[in-house]
Amino acid sequence: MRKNATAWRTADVLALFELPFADLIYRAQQVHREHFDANAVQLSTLLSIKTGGCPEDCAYCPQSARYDTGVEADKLMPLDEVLAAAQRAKDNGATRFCMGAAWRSPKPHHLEAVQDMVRGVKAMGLETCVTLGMLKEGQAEELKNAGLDYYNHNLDTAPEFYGQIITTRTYQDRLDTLDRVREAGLKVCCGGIVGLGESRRERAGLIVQLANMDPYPESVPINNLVQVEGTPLAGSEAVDPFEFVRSIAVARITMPRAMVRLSAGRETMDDALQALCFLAGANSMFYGDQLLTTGNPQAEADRQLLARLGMHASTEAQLSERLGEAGSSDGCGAACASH
Ligand code: SAM
Ligand code: DTB
Ligand code: SF4
Repeated sequence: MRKNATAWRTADVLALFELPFADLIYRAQQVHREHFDANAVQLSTLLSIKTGGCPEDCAYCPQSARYDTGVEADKLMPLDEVLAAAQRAKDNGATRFCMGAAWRSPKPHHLEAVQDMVRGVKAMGLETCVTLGMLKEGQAEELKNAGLDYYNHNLDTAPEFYGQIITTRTYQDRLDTLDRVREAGLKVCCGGIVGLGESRRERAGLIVQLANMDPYPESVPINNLVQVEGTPLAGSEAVDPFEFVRSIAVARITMPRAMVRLSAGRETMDDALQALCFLAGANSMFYGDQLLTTGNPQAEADRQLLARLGMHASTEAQLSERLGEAGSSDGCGAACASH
């Protein structure tokens, strides 16, 4: 992963958001094609290994114990069920298996159980990702030792808007976990949510935080808020779909070599909108009928969509190898001549 040469300023990123739509997509396509096969997409399947009953108050989340959303609190899933789900994901064509737990942070005995899951999934030849909440000193290393590839921990939104969405952990707590993940040698999966009621400047503010990480995340999930009845954000105004596409394009331009994942919210998007997201530089998506507690398009519908667009599934490693870029450094930041 490259080092960032220069920092992105909010004004730079806001200026990208404000480009005419066609100009923005054109720039995103240029950047995308410099670094990736624009017709390839990486497929990750999610599994909720520990559902509901979470003590945190994230205003968007159906798994918070504070909101009456109908999601029941469950215990950690047994290893054999996790491995059976991973095998199904692999058989369906996923290349990465992401396991999510509704914890504020994992307890030591939980972490041991998750390490067994990581070992088992890895042994199937799948890439592994987990999202378990905040990590304490040493926990990222334990996961790395079990063979984990990616740790997902989202910043969710801009620092100045964050306090309106979550009060039970700080932005700095999230940055500290991300530092631990990076220092342990794990790949970082970090993104956010569009549609929380943030302004365009705040959307730009999230991208600035992500793009200025040094290095920036290998994987950047861009979620469209899934409004779940019972959460404080249910019934809020949805963002303009073109604004969501713009957010993907801006992520692509500011983080040229990252995998930009078209994440939650696809169930409410039609095929044309998803095609625009790919044109804007998305090259990964969640694949499989379920996200964590909410739905995702049927795998068969996704296979048909990719076929109609002439796109094919690929691993991240294949995408990089194809362009002979593995491990290289482009050093290109906000102030480079091509910006
Ligand atoms: N509990 C852990 C944590 O918060 O880090 C891991 C699981 S949590 C569900 C992972 C991410 O899912 C959140 O950071 C958020 O970005 C995303 N997410 C949760 N609920 C969502 C929703 N309703 N719509 C879109 N994204 C959502
Ligand atoms: C991410 O950024 N989005 C995923 C994954 N990382 C863990 C989660 C989406 C959750 C959507 C709501 C639900 O299904 O509970
Ligand atoms: Fe808990 Fe994660 Fe949901 Fe926040 S996003 S309530 S930490 S499961």
